[in-house]
Amino acid sequence: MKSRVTNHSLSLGERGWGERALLLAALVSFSASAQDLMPVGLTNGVIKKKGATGWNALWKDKLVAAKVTFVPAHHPIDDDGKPDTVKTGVEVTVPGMTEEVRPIILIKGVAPRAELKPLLTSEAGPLYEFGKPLTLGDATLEAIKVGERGGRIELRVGEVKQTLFECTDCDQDGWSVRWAGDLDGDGRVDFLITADTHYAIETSRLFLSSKAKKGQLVREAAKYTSPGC
Ligand SMILES: [Ca+2]
Repeated sequence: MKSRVTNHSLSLGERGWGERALLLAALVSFSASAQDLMPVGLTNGVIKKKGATGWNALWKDKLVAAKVTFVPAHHPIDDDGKPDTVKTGVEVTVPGMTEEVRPIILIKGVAPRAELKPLLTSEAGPLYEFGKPLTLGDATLEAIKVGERGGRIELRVGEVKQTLFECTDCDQDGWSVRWAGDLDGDGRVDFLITADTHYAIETSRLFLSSKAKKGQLVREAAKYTSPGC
C-alpha cells in the first residue's frame, strides 16, 4: 500500500514537472514572439540595447529579415554641446538602405512576408485632420475632436468601432499613418501609426489584427517613442 501511494505521488510529481516544462516552453515562445519596433536612421545610442538581431525591415511592399548595424554618428540634439566630431549617437542601418530609400521601420516578432499589398504607405504619412476620415479597404480611420483640447483616433470596420489613441490635452500635429495593410497575414488590415500628445514627441504604434481581443479590430502590439528634442 505504501509503495502504491509512493508511486502515485511520484507520477503526480512527474506530471507536475511536465506541466512546468510546458509552461516554461510557452513562456519562452511568448517572449520570442513578442513584437517590438526600432527606427532606422540617426538616433541616440540607447537604441543599441534593443540588439542587432531578430529584426525584419518593413519596406513599402515587403517585410524581410534585416541584419542591423549600429554605426557611430554625431547626434546634434543628444550631444551635451560636444563638437560635431564627437559621435554621440548611432545610425541604425540595414543592407539596401540609402539616404533616399529606406525601410519605414524595423519590426520584431512578426513573420517576414515577401509580398505585402499596402493600402497606404508613406514615410511622413498624411496628417490627420479632424473630420476628414481616411478610407483604407473596408476600414475607416478618423481623428475626432474631444472637448476643447483633446482628440482621439477611431478605427471603424462595419459596425465595429475602436479607439486607437486618445488624449485629453494634446495637439494632433504629429498624428499620421505610416503604413496600412495586412502585415500579419490574417486577411485583416493592420496599421503603423504615429500618435502622441505633443508634436515634439513621435511615438510609432503597431496595431495588429491578429492580436485583437474579443470585440476589438486590432490591438497595439508594440510602440517606440523617439527621443524628444
Ligand atoms: Ca492583419
